[in-house]
Amino acid sequence: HRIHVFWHEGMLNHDTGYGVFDRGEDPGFLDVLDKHPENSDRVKNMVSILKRGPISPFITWHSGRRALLSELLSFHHPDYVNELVEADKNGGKVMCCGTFLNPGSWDASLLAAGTTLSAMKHVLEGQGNIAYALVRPPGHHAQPTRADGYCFLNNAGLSVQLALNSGCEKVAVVDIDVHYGNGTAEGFYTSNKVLTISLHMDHGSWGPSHPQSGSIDELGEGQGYGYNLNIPLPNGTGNRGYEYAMKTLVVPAIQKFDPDMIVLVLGQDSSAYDPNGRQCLTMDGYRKIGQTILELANKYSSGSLLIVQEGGYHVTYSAYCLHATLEGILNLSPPLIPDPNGGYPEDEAFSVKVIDSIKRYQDENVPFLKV
Ligand code: 6DK
Ligand code: ZN
Repeated sequence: HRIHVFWHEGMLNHDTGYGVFDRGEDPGFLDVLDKHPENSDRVKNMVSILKRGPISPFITWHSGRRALLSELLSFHHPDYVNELVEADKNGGKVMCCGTFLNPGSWDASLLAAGTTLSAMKHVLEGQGNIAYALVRPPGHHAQPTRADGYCFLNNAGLSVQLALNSGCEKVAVVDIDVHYGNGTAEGFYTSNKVLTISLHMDHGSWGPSHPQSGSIDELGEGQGYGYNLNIPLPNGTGNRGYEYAMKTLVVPAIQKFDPDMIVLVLGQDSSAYDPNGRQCLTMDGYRKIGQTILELANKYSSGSLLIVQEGGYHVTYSAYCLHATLEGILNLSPPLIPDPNGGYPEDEAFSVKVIDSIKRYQDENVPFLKV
């Protein structure tokens, strides 16, 4: 197996600036500010670890491209696309919480969307089974009509639409970014052709976390009822908790849905060291998730898998977790890079209880899981 990585360095030109965390402003108390968490350094390291790390022999590089405005309309409303074009012409705009469209941002957004579409096309045309869109700005909060949470265009959602328009009948999306993939969920909320599954931190235990939605009872609407599965996990869930959630909730749902394409929406902000999350995965946990996703792709989607990059803000550890995930997806063992931080303390007893109760809730309320 190989992984086809799609990338374009123009995406580095989205400059999110400095502040305290993601606030983008200087209250004047400090001499040294943070780079906005969604900065180009994180992605530079992802590129370099795939080029120079031990996984490099298994990777084929492809150049990304800009999306056409017409391609955006499969997911986004034309008024919203116009709003972005106008904002760019006017020199930029604060679109949402921590979401800054600056000079260069719109071009990078078009590159992220087009690069993801190219990666999906590669898989759809059978030129490769597994493609990874290494993109920024991220996309999974971007809704049909608005920007949200560092996202302008929903890269994964656009690629799902391309798959549907190219003859796929059922697409499954598994989102392991630490935040709820609310934009993708909204785009397919009334569809039974797209199963959206999101594992994210339960903001019940962390008020300001983003977005303030993603609970288990948001199951979809109309024909899409039951085809949006939310898995809010307690802070500190860790490797064994995520493994249990995959085994108990994700694997059976994919088995019942039987998709012909799987999209892994990948964020390394579920790691133990991320400034924006507290879920405590380490490289071992990401490696295991990668293995499980590979098994699912091999069993149900004849090996077809698109991976789309989302968050992940620890500038070095995110790259290591990416490497570990792709090692899992390539089924390489033993681990090629040791975890620079060793292990992390785990106690999955509470998250296992939560996951069991989500399982009971879904089995009771989701028709397609009963069949
Ligand atoms: N900040 C993501 O990792 C993005 O899911 C996470 C976005 C978190 C936003 C947190 C937030 C504010 C609030 C108010 C004012 C300024 C900033 F999309 C991904 F990148 F993947 O609400
Ligand atoms: Zn995130």
